[in-house]
Amino acid sequence: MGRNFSYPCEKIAVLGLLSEEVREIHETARNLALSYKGGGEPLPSTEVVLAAHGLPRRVREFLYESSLRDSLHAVLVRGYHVEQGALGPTPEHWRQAENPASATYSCALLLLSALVGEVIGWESQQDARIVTDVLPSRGSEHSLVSSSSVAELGWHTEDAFSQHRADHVGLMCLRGAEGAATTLSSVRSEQLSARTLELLGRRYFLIRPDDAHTAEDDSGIRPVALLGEEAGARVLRIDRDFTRPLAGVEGAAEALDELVRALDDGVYDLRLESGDVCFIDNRNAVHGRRPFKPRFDGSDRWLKRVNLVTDLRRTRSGRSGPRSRIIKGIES
Ligand SMILES: O=C(O)CCC(=O)C(=O)O
Ligand SMILES: [Fe+2]
Repeated sequence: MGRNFSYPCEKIAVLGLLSEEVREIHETARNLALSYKGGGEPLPSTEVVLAAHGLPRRVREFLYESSLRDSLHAVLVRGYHVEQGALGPTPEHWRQAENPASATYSCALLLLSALVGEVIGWESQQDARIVTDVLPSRGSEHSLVSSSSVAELGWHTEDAFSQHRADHVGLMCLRGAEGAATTLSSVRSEQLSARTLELLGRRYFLIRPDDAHTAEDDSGIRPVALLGEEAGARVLRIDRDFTRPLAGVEGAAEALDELVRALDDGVYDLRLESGDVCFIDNRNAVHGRRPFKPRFDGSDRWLKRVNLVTDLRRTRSGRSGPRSRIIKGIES
């Protein structure tokens, strides 16, 4: 599988790991994996943070500096070594995916993530696990969630419906698949008309949780703005398949259409390969995935995923309540 460099280089910062850096990270991850429990508290977060302080300086410097650059869509660390034989077959369902063979990689992802932000989980998603799994599942081929395959996973802000959504989404590719590129897109204000920008900045839109969340009903969903400012930073918040305009607001449907068209036009591919770790900026960019053919023979694509917020220590202005590690309930 060839490298795909079709993405705009100025939007993705890339670091290629040196072999001794891989060895050091892997050694640290293996040590952490000895006490890895999985679930909502996989490891004491202090242990992970302290271990991350000991990672190779070049890696720490790269992740720290690039996660501060808010013009980026993503940062990418390439070249981690995934031992395919030891990993064993790709499970068919996320329930079987938190297995001992993959725990070292979960720990490697947690380590690198600690240099970008703080992990959070969702009570309503994959049993509130902190490290979740992205793999194709039988019966979900055409669904609108990450276990899909044959159908394109439409671009989205991760957990766009929620004010508690992640600032970065971390993806570690254990196994890639032909065709299954991750898609990215973003939009600049200059691409949109003044009227559209004004409407998108108002709470004229409803975003429903996607089916990855086990929501009982949509009663907590309040209207939100899709493009605007939050705590001084520009925010983009939309899910192609789950966003609709409020009924009766003149121009809201057209404004949403214009934004969707601009994001459709801007889509590009980032093909993750085994050993790639990518942190998508969930405030600047939307992401999704191209369709691919699942095999269900143990050789399928498999990613480990985390949601990260930049800070759990304080409440951001514009967001209510203290931030917590496990987000409970569905509310916008
Ligand atoms: O499979 C991918 O590349 C992306 C899936 C996705 O959107 C996610 O896991 O949040
Ligand atoms: Fe996603």
